[in-house]
Amino acid sequence: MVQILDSTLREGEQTPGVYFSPEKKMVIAQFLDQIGVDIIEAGNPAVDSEIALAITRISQAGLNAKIGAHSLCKIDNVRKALDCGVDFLGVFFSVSKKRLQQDYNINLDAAIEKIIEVVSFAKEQKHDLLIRYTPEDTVRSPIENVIAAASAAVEAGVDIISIADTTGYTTPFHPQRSMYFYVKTLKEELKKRGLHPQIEVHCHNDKGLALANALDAYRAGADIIDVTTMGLGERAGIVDLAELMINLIDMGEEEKNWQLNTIDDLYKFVSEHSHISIPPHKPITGKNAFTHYAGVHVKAIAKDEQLYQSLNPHILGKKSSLALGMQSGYTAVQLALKQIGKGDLAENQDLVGKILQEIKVIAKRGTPIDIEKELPAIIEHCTIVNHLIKNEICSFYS
Ligand code: HCA
Ligand code: CU
Repeated sequence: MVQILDSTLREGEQTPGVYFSPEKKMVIAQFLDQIGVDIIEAGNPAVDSEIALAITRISQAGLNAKIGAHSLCKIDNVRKALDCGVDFLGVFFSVSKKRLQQDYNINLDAAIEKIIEVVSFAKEQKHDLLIRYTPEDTVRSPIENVIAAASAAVEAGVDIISIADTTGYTTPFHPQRSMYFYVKTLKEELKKRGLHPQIEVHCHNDKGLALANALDAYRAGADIIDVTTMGLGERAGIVDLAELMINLIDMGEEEKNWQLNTIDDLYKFVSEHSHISIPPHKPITGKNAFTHYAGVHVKAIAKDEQLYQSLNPHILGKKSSLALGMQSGYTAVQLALKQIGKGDLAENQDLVGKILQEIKVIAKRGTPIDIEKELPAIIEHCTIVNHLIKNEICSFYS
């Protein structure tokens, strides 16, 4: 069973403009725990004392998920993380050529020494601490550097090595530049050295491939996959939690471990408090993800939803719905009438036709028609018109 690490509170809070107070963070952590994610990466305590406070509170909340802190590869940062009482520590330090030369100004050996020092210190402080080492920008680093740093880190006490596609560089199907290649190669190379850490993947969405790359890593046997609510994160963000879960279920993971009907509440909460709206056409959690519109579609799904749906909304505690507008046909109006408890009117062909005409006119304003709120008034108007026509008072309409 693959594990899910949610980083809404760390990577997600690195979305420009996003800020979650400690209280909001607690609510988000509780939602994530209820949904069943395995690890909650709650933040980097060295960034701000309020972040440290939030991590401490979440660590003490008695959640099932492991609570983690993110940390630079520095002893004082690790100390701050451990002071929060976390079960999980994520240390990152790049071993890419450019980073070593242009940013850190050290060679690979010195970098490895630093990693060993920090990891050993953390392990000494707390023996049952789960430690992850991420060679940041893993996939743009020489593979030999990654293998050397990862091996040393595992020997020093690291349990998990994360392959970070920090810049959204990888592509599925590419012979070398794919997550599949990285997961397979790293696992094999570490195994040759008698090392068996868990392999995690962190995929950024710069080319819109984060989910595809995460599934590529899953196919290669990745043990942990990073996600955030709504795919929030630096630049184009990372893998979306709901989208990953649905795809993993599709690929055979058992859904019983996850409480998917809580996802919508989490997304609503995060959207509201991040002030970032969920696009209506966003897979799984968008308002239109299970909404049918065009005449042909609605006519078909009235017989069998699967004719235009490969996903079952029930596993998310949702139902499919229909929209009314320019593209609608008779069936949509009839179904909409039934939806608002006016099924008796659905047999009146004449009236249904009039309602459809009026809907097509309203649709030209270019915003969705709210069935519950607007249809009653449309019916009323069309009934009056229908009545006038029948009584030949208004020959204009006939
Ligand atoms: C960052 C970069 C990071 C780190 C991932 C990790 C990335 O914002 O610090 O520590 O596992 O994308 O490489 O998110
Ligand atoms: Cu990242």
